[in-house]
Amino acid sequence: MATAPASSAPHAPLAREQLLRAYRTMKTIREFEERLHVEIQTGEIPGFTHLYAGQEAVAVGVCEHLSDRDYIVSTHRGHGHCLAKGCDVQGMMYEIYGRAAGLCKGKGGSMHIADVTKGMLGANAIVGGGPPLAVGAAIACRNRKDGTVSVAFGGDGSANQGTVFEAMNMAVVLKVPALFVFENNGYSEHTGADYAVGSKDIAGRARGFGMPAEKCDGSDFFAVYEAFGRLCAHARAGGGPATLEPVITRYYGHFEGDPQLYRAKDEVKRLRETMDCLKKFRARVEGEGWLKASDLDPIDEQVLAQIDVAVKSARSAPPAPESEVTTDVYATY
Ligand SMILES: Cc1ncc(C[n+]2csc(CCOP(=O)(O)OP(=O)(O)O)c2C)c(N)n1
Ligand SMILES: [Mg+2]
Repeated sequence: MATAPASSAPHAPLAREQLLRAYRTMKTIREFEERLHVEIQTGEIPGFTHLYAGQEAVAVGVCEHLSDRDYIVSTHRGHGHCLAKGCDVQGMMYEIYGRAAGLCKGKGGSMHIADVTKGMLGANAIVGGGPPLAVGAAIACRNRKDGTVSVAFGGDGSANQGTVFEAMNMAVVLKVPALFVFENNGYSEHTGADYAVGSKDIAGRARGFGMPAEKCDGSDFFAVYEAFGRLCAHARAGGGPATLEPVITRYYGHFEGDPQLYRAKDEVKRLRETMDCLKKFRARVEGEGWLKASDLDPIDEQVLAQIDVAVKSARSAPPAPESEVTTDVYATY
């Protein structure tokens, strides 16, 4: 058996193009959120905004396994899920600014972004509202017999909702390809998960429903990618639902404007230093010799420029017209 020369890097778990894409998407989510954090303070963005910064490796580690034909259902903290599933940066920015050119014609805003052409069935302001929708989509996947899957993103708080328990039980009973991703970022609004999750173990609780479940470090893209890969393969092969509990942190408050009095003074600073998914990704890919800094630095610049254009265009774009206030809102049968 031939042995590799000592200087050669071990095989990367993803192809070079995929590593570059994963980094670009995580970086896009981070800069999208960092810029919104600044722009929200101008008062130009209507409605409520919940930022996803810090959790990027979860959305991207999961969505790297999905195509446009697979479905996701998101939460109130949905920008990262949308971007990871392929929603257009400019279309999202228009939407968040309430502009007519937005992905939902400026009528949904930050918490109600959807793009069905990308399999992104919608963000959802109802905590625990996503899993029942995702199970419905999973029934369609199963009936089509085409190996597609449906993913419900949720938080540690959502994991305590009755709607979620019913959806998880139904997914097991009907053996549908539904994947539940509970991003345990330690808080539900201002309440700690260590207090509110009775069993302290969301993955363990999912196993109680009769499905495989894993817990992983949500700040490690590779840990999320590999764990979700195993669970997704199980669902695609007809094995039924599965659950992933990535343990992660959010960098900003529950919503923009949250004074975060429930967090220790240096908590976020410490977590930015020790749990940053972008830093961890760069350390791993550069350390293993899979990519070089010179591959990644230009991506940083391109992403910043793209976000800048998106914000400037959104600020000057026309709002959704009043004449259309009731169109696309009510279904007619
Ligand atoms: C049914 C319902 N109950 C309460 C709320 C108010 N609420 C909005 S977000 C949130 C916390 C959700 O926490 P978690 O699921 O952990 O998600 P995270 O905000 O941490 O991403 C709550 C209680 C709501 N929107 N819907
Ligand atoms: Mg939470």
